[in-house]
Amino acid sequence: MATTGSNSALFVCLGNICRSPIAEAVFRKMATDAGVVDKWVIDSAATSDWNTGSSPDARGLACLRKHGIESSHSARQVTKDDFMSFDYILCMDESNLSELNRKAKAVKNSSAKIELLGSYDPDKQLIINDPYYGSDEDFEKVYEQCVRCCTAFLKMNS
Ligand code: WE7
Repeated sequence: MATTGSNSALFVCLGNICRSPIAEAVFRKMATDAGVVDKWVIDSAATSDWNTGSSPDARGLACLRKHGIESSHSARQVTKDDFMSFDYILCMDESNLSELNRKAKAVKNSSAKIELLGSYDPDKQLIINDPYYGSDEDFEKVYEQCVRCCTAFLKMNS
């Protein structure tokens, strides 16, 4: 819901250790700086259960720290409840999107809007690529995409 009550966003990628913890931390920092963080429920999760309990990737944490942002997230898999309780489930690539839509079909009262986070990018970079086998520059690119998309997404919801 825009402007009143509570808003909620769940950021999702494959393992919840690279991209979605960055998106979550960036969005929380923006909402905090904008003075609206109390109006939001913000979290991140994985389509896979592979990394459950893991800390974010060290390269992602270093990238965030470089930009003055911390994360103490612990990886978790998306649950059926998430599809009923979150307004938005924002994911990174087409594989995440098809997996989430497949999971949503198994939930009776799925009401979340499932979208690509990149659909909010003013620079029109629709896909936020997996940096797992990439370099520090790839993590930096993910960060910049998250900044652009989260700025636009927050603006749209305020
Ligand atoms: C990733 C990953 C990422 C790839 N985070 N993993 Cl070894 C594996 C197998 C199933 C699920 C997960 Cl999560 C993982 C570990 C964690 N960002 N990206 N794997 C990946 C990238 C390109 C081609 C194949 C894989 C598995």
